[in-house]
Amino acid sequence: MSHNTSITDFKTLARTISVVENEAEGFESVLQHLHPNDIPVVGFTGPPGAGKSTLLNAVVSVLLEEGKKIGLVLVDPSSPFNLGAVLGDRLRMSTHFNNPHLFIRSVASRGSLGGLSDKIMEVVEVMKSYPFDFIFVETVGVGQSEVEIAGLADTTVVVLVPESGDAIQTMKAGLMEIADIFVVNKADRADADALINSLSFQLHLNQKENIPVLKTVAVEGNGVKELITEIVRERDSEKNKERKLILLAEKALRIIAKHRMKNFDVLQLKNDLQLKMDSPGFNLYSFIRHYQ
Ligand SMILES: Nc1nc2c(ncn2[C@@H]2O[C@H](COP(=O)(O)OP(=O)(O)O)[C@@H](O)[C@H]2O)c(=O)[nH]1
Ligand SMILES: [Mg+2]
Repeated sequence: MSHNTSITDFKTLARTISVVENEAEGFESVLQHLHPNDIPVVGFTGPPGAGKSTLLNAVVSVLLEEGKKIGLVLVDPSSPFNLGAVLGDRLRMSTHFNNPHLFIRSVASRGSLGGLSDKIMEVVEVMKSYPFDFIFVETVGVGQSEVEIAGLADTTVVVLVPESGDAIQTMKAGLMEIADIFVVNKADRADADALINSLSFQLHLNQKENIPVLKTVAVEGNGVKELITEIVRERDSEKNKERKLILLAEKALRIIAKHRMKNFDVLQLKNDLQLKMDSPGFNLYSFIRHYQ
């Protein structure tokens, strides 16, 4: 790849992503010579079954009709138990397959250190080199991944459903901290308004009244236009501009940490520990000093 490459076709995009994903020969140079555009990255997170894929499908449909170019990253669960969910996603998204303005890519969710894969960050970075209007990332909402997606996306949409419990649980999961937009999906079901009221009250208590709480019925496309309006508003907001530096710093730290740990021998660490842990006066802080 030549210097400062802009990517202008999906074939090159797919190939470049593969090079980076597989850490093929020269991938670091590829990453260093990308020409990323300032494209809004919008994360959709929330519990499994909340309707993230259905909602994204509806959002993407509307945007494609408007002639927008859309990149979509589906974060695959590594666990084989969730394979069905991934196949389901592919089927739901298949309405748009072969649309020349839509590019879909799946990425494995777990990195070697257990966190949200660094690959996702790199894949998104490569995708920014194609002139998309929006890049959407759907993450499986389990454990830490919701919180981690906030470090990757400019805007985080948290999708909840009435049956997923009350707003208190949402607070416990840390979702209140990361949501830029709340969506209560499956509003065709009972208790949707109760959840909205409860969420609004929690936001009020946390002085976060400015975070919108939207109501959608993804399967019918209800509320989708309003959601897009909020996503666009968020993209153009001052808050978003201010957050750019913080996001970039976080990403830089992750990359630096990854580089520093690159040749770290975990097995050697364990062996050393095993030799020393039982000696009298063993002290972990003292022990790790020669690793620093
Ligand atoms: N009743 C109802 N069902 C929905 C709605 N949105 C999605 N679903 C259904 O909920 C299930 C899970 O949706 P999916 O989009 O796969 O959820 P995800 O795991 O969050 O991506 C599917 O069977 C959808 O058809 C909705 O607004 N109302
Ligand atoms: Mg899904």
